Formats: sequence, structure tokens, C-alpha cells
Amino acid sequence: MEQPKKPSSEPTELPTKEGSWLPLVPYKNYWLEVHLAHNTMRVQESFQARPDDTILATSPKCGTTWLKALAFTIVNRSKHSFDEHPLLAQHPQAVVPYIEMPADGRRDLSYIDEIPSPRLLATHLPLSLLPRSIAEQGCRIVYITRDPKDAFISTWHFKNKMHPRSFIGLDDAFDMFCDGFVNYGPCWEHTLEYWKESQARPDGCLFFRYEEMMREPVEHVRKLAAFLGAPFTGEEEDAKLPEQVAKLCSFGNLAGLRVNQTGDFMRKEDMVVEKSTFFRKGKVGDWRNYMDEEKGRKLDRISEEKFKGSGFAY
Ligand code: PAP
Repeated sequence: MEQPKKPSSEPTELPTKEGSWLPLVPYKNYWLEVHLAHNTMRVQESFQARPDDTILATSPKCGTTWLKALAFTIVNRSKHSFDEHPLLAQHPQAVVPYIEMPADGRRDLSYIDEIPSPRLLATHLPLSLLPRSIAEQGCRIVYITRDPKDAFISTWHFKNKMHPRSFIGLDDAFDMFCDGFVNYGPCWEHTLEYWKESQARPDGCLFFRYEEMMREPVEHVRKLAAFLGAPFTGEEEDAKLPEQVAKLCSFGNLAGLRVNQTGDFMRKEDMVVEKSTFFRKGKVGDWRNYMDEEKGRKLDRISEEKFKGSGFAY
């Protein structure tokens, strides 16, 4: 794939391909929306990781909101009671900023430098596109993957809501997803990179699966806390803190909060990001309500092919 030129103070013209909700730029082995390609080049040049940064990495629609809520709650648990918790008043997406994506759509990414340590930061970037200083500083990385069938359906709903004037039908969106032609795609390579990292550097990269988190949320809360260097003490266990964290951050709880049900992160003529769109159904296997078995098998076949020999399978 063609590679974009280095950034200058003004965005360079990038080669784009139409067809997805927004034009996409081929960036190394991935596709990125134009503004994200620019931001990625910018953070690759200027982002300074700190050794105590934790990076929450996900392919889109695989559990970012959930992971942000969990990690934020775990690392700040001594500061807040569960009755007056910040997540009762703030959307989980707002409490952990993205490295390459300012919440308000502005270009300036310097707000990240102003966050005091230890920082929790999020990204949808694949491992190979992360700013180099993240590896140099040995930052902790937490990754969540999700069965591509559900991730696709979640993406399809989200993007059509976000870009109502560029509605894409399920069949066309499906073909593009299978080709990896989707923002931050292909999802398989994205997952494979972090999977390999978690195998090579288990103390540095924690790898979670959405489906397993749904099955055993409390166990994942414990694992996450231990990985983040803040394991639950015997007293906290006795007080059932892991259970309380899991409950606070559960889909059932967060989706019902007014702060997550009303208002927008962004509203322009042709683009809207409603806070509620990050809480659609939160189910495993919802793809069956939208796709036939044949499509499901096709995605499974791609997954099998892509992960062959890696030790990973959905
Ligand atoms: P993003 O990539 O835009 O940041 P992300 O949070 O990764 O979105 O994915 C949203 C999905 O996670 C939604 O899935 P669905 O469309 O299949 O419903 C959303 O419902 C789900 N989700 C959000 N919060 C939670 C949670 N606390 N527990 C489980 N699933 C959740």
C-alpha cells in the first residue's frame, strides 16, 4: 500500500479511496479516515510517552467504552465512593482521552501532554502505528478484541448513525469489512499484532476478549487491577470491591444513566456522535439478528485463515 508523506505544519494531500462512510487513506497496512491519518502522523512525531502510561487499545466497537470505565474505576478507586462516582456524571468515553483523536474534533493534540501522571490513554491504532515512544518507555498496554461478526454489526450501526447522509447497506458494508476496507481496518491484523505482543510481553500487554469479559466480568476486573499494578487487597475483596467495579461498569448500569443516554459528543450537518450510540445492545451474538449464516461463516473463515498458526482463535 502507498504510504502517506511526512506531516508538515499544514496537512499534506493524502491519497484517498471513497466508498466507506468517509474517504479512507491507505496507511502502511491499514485504512484510516483522513483526519486520523493526519493526527496519527502528528502523534508519531510528537507524542511523548511516559513509563507509567497505560494504553487502552482496541479495534473499533470491541469494548473501548467498557474498558475505559473499568480501568478508570480501578485506578481511581481510593478517590471515589461508588455512590458519588464520576461515572455517574461523565460518559466513560470522556474520562480516558484518545491519543490520536481529540474528543471535540480539534486539531491540537497538546492536551495529552497536560494530563498528570500516571495517565490512562486510549487508542484505536494498531500496534505497528503507535508512536515509537510507547514501546521505548515500556508502557503497559491493555487490548480487547471481539468476534468480528459482532464488531462488524456494531460498526455498521454506529457509522450509519454517525453519518446519516452516507447510509451504507449491510451487504456493501459487509463486503468492505471483509476486505478490511473500514476505518482502522483490517481488524484481523489489528488483533494479531496485539495478540503476538501479549505473547511476547505478557507483563506489558494484557489481552482480553469481549466474550470472556461478558462471561466472567469480576474475574477480568481482578486481572485488570493486578496488571495495572493495583491488585485488590484482602480487605477490598472482603468488601466485594471487584464485584462493585464490575457492577458499576456493566452495560446494564452504564447504559441506563442519563449522562450516557442524552446529549452528543459532536453534532455537525453531516456528522453526529450521540452519547447513547456507545451503548447499543452490549450482547454477544447479536450478529444473528442482522446477518445470515452464510455471512457469519464467511467472517469465521476469514478469521480462521488470518489467525492460522498464531495460537489465537475466536
Ligand atoms: P468505540 O470503538 O466507538 O469506542 P466501543 O465502546 O469499543 O466503541 O464499542 C461499543 C460496543 O460496546 C457496543 O456494542 P453493540 O453495538 O454490539 O451493542 C456497546 O453496546 C458495547 N458496550 C458499551 N459499553 C459496554 C459495557 N459496559 N459492557 C459491555 N458492552 C458495552
